[in-house]
Amino acid sequence: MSLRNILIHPDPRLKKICDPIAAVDAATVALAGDMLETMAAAPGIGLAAPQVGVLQRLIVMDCSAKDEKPQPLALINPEVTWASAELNTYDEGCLSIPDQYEEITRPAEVKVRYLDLDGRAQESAFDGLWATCVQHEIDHLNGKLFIDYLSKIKRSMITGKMKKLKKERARS
Ligand code: K1U
Ligand code: ZN
Repeated sequence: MSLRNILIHPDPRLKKICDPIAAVDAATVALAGDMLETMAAAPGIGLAAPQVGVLQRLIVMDCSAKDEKPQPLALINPEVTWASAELNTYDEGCLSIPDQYEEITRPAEVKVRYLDLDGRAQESAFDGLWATCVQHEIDHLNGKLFIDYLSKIKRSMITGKMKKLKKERARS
């Protein structure tokens, strides 16, 4: 397994609609392993393939608490099949938009259909932070960032900060 580079906004690859994975093969399993390692090292609780420059529909997550057993999860071609009317607001962050946190409101519970790493169809229910995270990651597969839920002025301010950060990183 190896660490992958995480793209920073703005990057055209973060705005693309990703392609479904036609067959779950050894390359898919290797990519999921790299993404789980990259997510843990960041550290983060989720990561989507476009964030590492791969425009395929694969996400990984581990929202387990520090004192719990790790629960790494990889979801291929995830689709929300049901969303609760009840909403939840969470102070979201994004590894592609470092150190910026904003309150985002989303359905509190969702059911998601996906393929696991054995290529088997699964449907799982998510609530709490898991529900927020899975929706944030599926948004990445559709070229959507959490800042797209904010006002234009807030989004522009954050984008400006990220452009400055990228220039600083390129210089050092
Ligand atoms: O997709 C990503 O960019 C990862 C992102 C996921 C996420 C966080 C919060 C709400 C929704 C989705 C992150 O992991 S940002 C980092 C973060 O939240 C975190 C890092 C260390 C410990 C706990 C949380
Ligand atoms: Zn993100």
